[in-house]
Amino acid sequence: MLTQNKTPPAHRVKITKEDLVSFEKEIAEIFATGTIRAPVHLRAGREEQLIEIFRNIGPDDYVFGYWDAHELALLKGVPREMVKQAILEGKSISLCFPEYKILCSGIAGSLMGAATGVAWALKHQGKPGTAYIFCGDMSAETGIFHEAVKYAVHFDLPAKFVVCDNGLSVMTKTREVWGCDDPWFKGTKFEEKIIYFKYVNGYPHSGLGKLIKF
Ligand SMILES: Cc1ncc(C[n+]2csc(CCOP(=O)(O)OP(=O)(O)O)c2C)c(N)n1
Repeated sequence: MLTQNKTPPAHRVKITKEDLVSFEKEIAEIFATGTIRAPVHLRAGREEQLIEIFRNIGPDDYVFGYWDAHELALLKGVPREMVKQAILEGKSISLCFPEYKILCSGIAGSLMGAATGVAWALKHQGKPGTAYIFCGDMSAETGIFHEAVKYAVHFDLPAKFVVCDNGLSVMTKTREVWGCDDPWFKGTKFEEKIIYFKYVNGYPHSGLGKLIKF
């Protein structure tokens, strides 16, 4: 539920690669015990790229993400224990901390329009901040991604689409679906609003790759 009138965090704690790695490791260990009765999506291998991107993200900026957002929440400044508690409550795939301006959903493509709308509002209300939308390589192939990027570019909105390319859509190889090696936006004017990087995920798409009994 959206909470309003909460004071935003007064300061930001510097998050290191080791912090991100150890957080995911801790969650993996807890998930293996069967105490988290909901899907958990862990990520490894993109810590440095995310830290670099978050150097430009501050309290005025909004972050939108999907099912794989533990690292995004920590980097946005949400306290470690708060992120952990949400995951223990089964919210790994839909982490939302409105007071920290980070909103995530487990539904592929669902937030592209909302994020672009926030960017529109920031621009037309004269407010500071940029809307950052983090997604995977296959999500970047969806129709709504195309529409959102096109709109953001043509109206020059304060929006950045961050495509984290792990070469997979769950267990499907993205390149086999695309029929080519490059993402559709490579070499187009739409790259202006897109940050793109490749990584190899050290974890399976979801969970630990083995059946966990609750
Ligand atoms: C509307 C909808 N359809 C299907 C799914 C199931 N699903 C979860 S993740 C995913 C693949 C996404 O691939 P990508 O965007 O590359 O993300 P990543 O591999 O980085 O997790 C799919 C199909 C979903 N979450 N939402």
